Amino acid sequence: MSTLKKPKIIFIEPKAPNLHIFSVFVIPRLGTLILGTIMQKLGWEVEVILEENEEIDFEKVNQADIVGISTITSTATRAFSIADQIRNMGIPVIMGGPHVTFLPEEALEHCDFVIRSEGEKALPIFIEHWMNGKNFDNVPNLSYRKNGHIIHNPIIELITDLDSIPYPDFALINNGIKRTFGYQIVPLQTSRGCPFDCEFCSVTGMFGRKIRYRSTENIIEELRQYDDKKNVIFFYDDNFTANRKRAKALLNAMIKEKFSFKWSTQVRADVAKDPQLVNLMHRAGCETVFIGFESLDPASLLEMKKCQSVEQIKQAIKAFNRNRIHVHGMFVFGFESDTEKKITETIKFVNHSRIGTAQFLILTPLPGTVTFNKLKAAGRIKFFDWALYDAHHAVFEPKYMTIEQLQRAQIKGHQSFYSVRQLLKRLIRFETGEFVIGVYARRLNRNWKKRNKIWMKALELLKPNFDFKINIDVRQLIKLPTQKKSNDHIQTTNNYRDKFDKFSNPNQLIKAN
Ligand code: B12
Ligand code: SF4
Repeated sequence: MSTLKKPKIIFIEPKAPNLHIFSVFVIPRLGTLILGTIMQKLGWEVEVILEENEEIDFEKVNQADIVGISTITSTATRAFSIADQIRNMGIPVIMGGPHVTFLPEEALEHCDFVIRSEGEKALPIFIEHWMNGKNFDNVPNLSYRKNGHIIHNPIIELITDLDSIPYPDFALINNGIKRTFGYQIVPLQTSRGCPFDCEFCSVTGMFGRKIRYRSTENIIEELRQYDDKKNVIFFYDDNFTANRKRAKALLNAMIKEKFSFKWSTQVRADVAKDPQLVNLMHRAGCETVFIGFESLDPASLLEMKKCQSVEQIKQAIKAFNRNRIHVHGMFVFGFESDTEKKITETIKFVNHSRIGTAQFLILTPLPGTVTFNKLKAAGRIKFFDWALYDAHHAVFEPKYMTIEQLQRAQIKGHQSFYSVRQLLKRLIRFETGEFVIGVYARRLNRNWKKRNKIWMKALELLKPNFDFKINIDVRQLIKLPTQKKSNDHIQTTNNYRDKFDKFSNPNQLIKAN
């Protein structure tokens, strides 16, 4: 590594493997940006490649001293292909994010290091050890190979002082964040963790059940950096109103600042218990809430440990409508008590409700969750290609349906909620925002079906108790620069290239064995 020029780290957030309900929102997760900002402050040259925004230029990547890849489960297959390519160029790769936190050994087949859990404390320590050729025994959260064995160093306590985390520098992404429906979205997280413990959710495994907050002052200071006329804020919290007192303090401070930001966030249905809070959200500029209603079947709500009643769902819809806050209702199909009949009733209810927009997705056994452990132990997970774990593909056998029936129920939900009839209803009510999103959603559904014809065919051919494994390979060919780079910190092998070549034929879509 040259001593004259700054060392360089490139972070990559790989793109989604397929179309998904939020495909139009090209926004980054905050991990690479926060870690990039920290590295910049430590004197490194940093770039963040949001692959959804720009193609990876491997010539450029070749100039990095180390590459950090961030992945969730659905992007893991692609992340591993990219990691293989980069390691083959002789550049060390470190991975992080929820997927590799729960399955670090799988990741170490493709990269050199994994940092599990939060990266803010661990990455700088790792970098210091790596630069100085020290051993990694004392690097927290690190998984790596030593003398042919995989070592998992202990995970240290989650960050308690969230104010100590620097504001993300969005200029690290080339061309910044793309505009969506004419708006420049700014992601901002005010808390981490969630006190609930829904069985299908990986948030608590990653960020803990003890919710941690940034101070109101620290959040307001960050908000002041943005332009409230041009930017809309997406609060990335999993449960923005988990602590009602602190939520009110923040909202009052936003009102006092006279910000005219429009913003959106995720809340739970139980927020409606506090009408004053909902009204305060409206007064502070809240435009849309994303609510995990999940199911209208009390048995399913109980089973998933959502701690939420159907009555609360109905109250929440009313309360937000009363305050002119758009509700995006998130529903999940595939719980143990779900039947085709129950799902049809749910779709009917949603169609007749005042939910502005909705998503009907499929229960997905994400590694690190109770759902994954239970379904895997029961041998009911039929597909292990992570690219299918985007909640749009049915990957396990439901109890009272076939996999195909579950998949078709999901498609039917979207088709019916975004039907021409429903769109006309929006037009008549002058709900233009909902109408525009509805038109987009219709087009997305059509395109999704076109892109997933082979998948649908495969499901159709499957008999209920099939016992063979199918691997749908969605990897795309990645251009490799010819130049190789040597790096004496790290050993690389060539067999990754061979592995990639084996998979890189885009025509080789389905392999059955
Ligand atoms: C904002 C958000 C979105 C946005 C933007 C998504 C994007 N660009 O991927 C939108 C709305 C578009 C979205 C869509 C989806 N999302 Co989303 N989303 C989130 C949310 C709420 C916040 C993400 C975030 O910024 N977190 C805060 C930052 C600080 O955390 P982080 O990025 O994970 O980074 C930390 C560590 O992971 C680690 N780290 C991360 N990367 C790296 C890299 C290196 C090198 C190192 C060392 C460390 C490291 O250090 C970081 C700092 O501590 C999370 C929930 C959550 N709390 O994280 C869900 C979450 C990431 N989403 C999830 C899912 C399932 C999806 C969808 C599949 C759902 C769907 N079908 O609609 C899609 C898929 C999108 C895609 N990329 O393919 C799941 C992923 C679970 C999993 N185990 O894989 C999460 C965790 C929610 C959940 N309930 O479980 N999502
Ligand atoms: S689904 Fe929502 S309420 Fe449940 S644990 Fe996850 S973040 Fe918390």
